[in-house]
Amino acid sequence: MKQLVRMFAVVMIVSLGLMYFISYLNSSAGYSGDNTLTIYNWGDYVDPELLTRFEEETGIKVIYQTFDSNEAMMTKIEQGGTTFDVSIPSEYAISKMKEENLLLKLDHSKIPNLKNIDPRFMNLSFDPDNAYSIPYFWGTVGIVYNPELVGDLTFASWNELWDQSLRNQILLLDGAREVMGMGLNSLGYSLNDTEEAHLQEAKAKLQQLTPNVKAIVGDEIKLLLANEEAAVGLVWSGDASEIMGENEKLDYVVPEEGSNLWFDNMVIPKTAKNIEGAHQFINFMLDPEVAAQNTEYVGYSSPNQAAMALLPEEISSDERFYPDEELTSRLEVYDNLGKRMLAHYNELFLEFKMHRK
Ligand code: SPD
Repeated sequence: MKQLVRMFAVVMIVSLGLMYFISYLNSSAGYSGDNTLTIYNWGDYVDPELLTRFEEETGIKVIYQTFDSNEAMMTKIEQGGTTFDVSIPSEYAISKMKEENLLLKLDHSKIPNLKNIDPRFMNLSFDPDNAYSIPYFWGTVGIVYNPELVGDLTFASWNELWDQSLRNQILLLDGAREVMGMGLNSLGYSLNDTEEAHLQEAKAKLQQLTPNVKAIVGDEIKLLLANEEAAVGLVWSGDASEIMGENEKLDYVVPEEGSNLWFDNMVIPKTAKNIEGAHQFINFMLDPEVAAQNTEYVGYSSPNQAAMALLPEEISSDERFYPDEELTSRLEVYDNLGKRMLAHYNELFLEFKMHRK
């Protein structure tokens, strides 16, 4: 019996010690138990040093989770049971989330750094007056390629991807709208086309691309292309800039038929528990120095004009990532096609993926 009491006492002492140690760790980092901020962002889409700086400056502990597509992010938020305070969807997803009443209205008086955003990126049709969303990064969809491995191809047209010389040489980013969009654009159709015959034509055309497709991948596309595991990739512009930073032989082009112009904005989902902290975080990310550091780290294009002024000229004047008016006029922003049509795009993309197996 004595032995049992002794064992019980030891267990109690060890548990109390552990509890004390954990609470010491928390308090030494300046956090109180519920002073946290849960951020739900794309993978590889923030400089982690900035999250630490935000924690140090505010005493708020950041809990960070990532997603790899708008569709995955929306499904998780729609399902509920999450406590995301800030997320960063793209424009058509923002429009859909607004429609589904999944976003909170922002208090602009708590975001004074909003003045740093270039007016070109404000008040866009998917969120008039930026009532629900604040610009974070923007970009295009295009082709990264290794000129040494593709002969005379320059990808002035999407159709060059179907060239027989590219067998097993193409990596595609894992995005339904991007891949379907590539099929639609190559046929001269809009990225927002909803005509069934056109969508089926695009899917059939994509299936013909199968022999050239080495893999459909997530963020690892950057490493694979930089390491020359494939000659060509369908990518977002910011990923292209990072890949080209790793391997200077590579180039990025937006084909002449046109492509996608997208905007990723910060929002506060209805699931938020720390609304004050969420505004603080959004404001922090809009600080010119913070936004410039983030832009250099992730490689995407910044909508923050005060940050742009701090960036090296080789970044701010690179027309591949800050396209001129002529190129911009050939780009199309994704519309919110509605729940059913978005689901149909996903289905067609999945069928294309299955066809490859
Ligand atoms: N690795 C970060 C990727 C973020 C890309 N967002 C682009 C969305 C385009 N609809």
